[in-house]
Amino acid sequence: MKKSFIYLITLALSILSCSETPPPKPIGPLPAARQLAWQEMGYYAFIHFNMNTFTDMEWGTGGESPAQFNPTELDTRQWARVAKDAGMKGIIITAKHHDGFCLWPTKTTEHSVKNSPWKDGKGDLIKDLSEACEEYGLKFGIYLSPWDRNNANYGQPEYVNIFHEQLRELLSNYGPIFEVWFDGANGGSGYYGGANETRKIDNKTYYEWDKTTEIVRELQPDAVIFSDAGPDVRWVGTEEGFANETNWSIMRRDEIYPGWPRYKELRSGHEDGTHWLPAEVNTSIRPGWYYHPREDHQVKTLSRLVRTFYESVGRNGNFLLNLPVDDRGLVHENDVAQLMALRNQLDKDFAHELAKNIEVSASNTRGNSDRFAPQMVNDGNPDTYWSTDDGVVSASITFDFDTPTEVNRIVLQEYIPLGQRVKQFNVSAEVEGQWQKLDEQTTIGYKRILRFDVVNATKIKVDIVDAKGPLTISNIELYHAPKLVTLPQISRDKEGMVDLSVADKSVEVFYTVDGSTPTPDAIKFERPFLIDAPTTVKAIAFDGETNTKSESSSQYFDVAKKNWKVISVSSGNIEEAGKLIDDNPDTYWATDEGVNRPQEIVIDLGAEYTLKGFTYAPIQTRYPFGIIMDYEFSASTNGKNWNMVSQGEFGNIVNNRIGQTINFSPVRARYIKLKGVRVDGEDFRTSFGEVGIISE
Ligand code: FUL
Repeated sequence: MKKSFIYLITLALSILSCSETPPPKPIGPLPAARQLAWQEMGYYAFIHFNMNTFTDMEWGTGGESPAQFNPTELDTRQWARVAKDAGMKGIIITAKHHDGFCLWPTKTTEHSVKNSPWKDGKGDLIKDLSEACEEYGLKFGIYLSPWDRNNANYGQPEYVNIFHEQLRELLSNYGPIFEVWFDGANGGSGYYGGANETRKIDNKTYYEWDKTTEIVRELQPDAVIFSDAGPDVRWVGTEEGFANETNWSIMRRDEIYPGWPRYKELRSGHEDGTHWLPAEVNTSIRPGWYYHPREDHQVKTLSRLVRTFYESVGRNGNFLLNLPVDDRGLVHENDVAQLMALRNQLDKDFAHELAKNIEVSASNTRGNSDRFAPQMVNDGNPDTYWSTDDGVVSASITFDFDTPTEVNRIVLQEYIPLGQRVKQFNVSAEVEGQWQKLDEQTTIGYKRILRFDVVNATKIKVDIVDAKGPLTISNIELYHAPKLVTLPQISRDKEGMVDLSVADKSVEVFYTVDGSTPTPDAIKFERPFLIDAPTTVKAIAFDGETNTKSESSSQYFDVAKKNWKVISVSSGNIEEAGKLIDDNPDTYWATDEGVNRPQEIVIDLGAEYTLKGFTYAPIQTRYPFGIIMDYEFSASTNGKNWNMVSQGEFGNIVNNRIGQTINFSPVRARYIKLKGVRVDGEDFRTSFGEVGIISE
């Protein structure tokens, strides 16, 4: 009796479900479970910390001594705390970089922490960090460089066994690993156990990628494998920090290999891809991947970081932001400040979700079924989705506000377990009864975020224009992000015209020229203005809507340089020397290479002034050279009789490349001469970012 009852119920249920509208057929290729889990990571940290941190290099040669690895305040819990506070979901650490030094006491080589002074050789940084990540609820990932410039066997089959064994150690002893990161870089030259030579390998075959993948699958089946070519996650084809607007999570994977020359295609994926291979956007918070004190003032600005977030996570990628942990063994305070500024801004941008549970309708609903209704996009459930009938690849979905609502962000997500589909879509707003198009775009994928100017909308509509099959949209969110209020940048051109700029053009800027701190009652910046005499310009950015103001930025300017001319140089191309007096510290000029005596330049100021000092801004390029460390500064009224008015040292200028100001007792001068008595580098080649005066 009981049995037949159960049978009847089962029969009834199966009849019911048959009459239900079936979900759309998947459109391959599809993500694996590990790729779906990875996609939800969104934003996480890369940490470059290893031998290079102590040798001030980006690519160590492999000939370093383990004794050089000696952090004094190493605290992996600080790293984890910072990452957590920043809103990141995990950390990937450079367990071994190209120089071959291992941060764990591996059995495979002596070139590791076990022969370093750190913790008397008893330390295991991978263990410490994996535990810190666990404590802070972060996932943990491993970067292991295939290229090894230390290993004597590099280039031989023996090394590949060592590489695989290192991978086994890392994947066996440190708990769950969410991502294994293989770098495609391979420069050839190296120490290689003392051979000091160039060794070439075939990147496609040498590392036995199939076997490498098997090891990862065997020991950490849930981990994704990253490389230029995946197999699970792809490089985005640039280290600048963006994916292209069109970004398919699929690629013709078999065409790609580490070092692939068509790497620019990685920025967009392939619409006709054969494998699921989503993009990870990796970039550093500073110019370098490793810590260099000379980059302490070059931590990326808030506006740059915000842009990178929107151009990675907002373009169907994950965002892997590198933190170059410093030689104390800590995330530097300047980097911490910017990470928190980004967190704070993103929290504000996505504070109030405006589309949640509001009225939503669609031009087509699959089988008119509740299960695929438009309401599935704003029910807060990522596992439900709005879908259209088979054959319907263009349809619209409309959100209806009760009252006009200010909107400037939209988040869109496809239900990717059934494949990435959308090829083209538009977003429009109804404002005072009129429809206006806000944006026209191509792909969506796992997540797409669009930013547009604020509209006071009664309705927001998404028109999907073309897709690979019936639509599967799992989520749409709307926001009104506040304006981005960043510190104004103050600059001046050679003519003396001062410009004040901020990231968000709709934010107001107020300034003073009398040294006082500006308030929103100060002069409002409308257009560039002339400063041709000693003046300190101070400026703030201000958003009246939210009553938010930035800190005040400040810049000293002296006489305009329009009549200045570099009239003699001890070597180098004088035609180009205008770059050192163009009021742009980002351009530079340098004397010739290979010179064996101190180099100097002479500037004609175009008129006589009373000088009280001079300024020297060092070169700002990523790989600086020729920075003056000890100087001589001379002045002259006629360009013939010189008076050396100041000589001395620019303290710590190589490590901290900020502008230098030197004061001296007033002298009259029309001509000035700056000599690099001691410069950073092998010879006397001398570089100049900008030279200026302090006049009375
Ligand atoms: C590159 C490497 O050569 C850099 O040193 C850094 O590790 C970066 C993440 O990848 O290819």
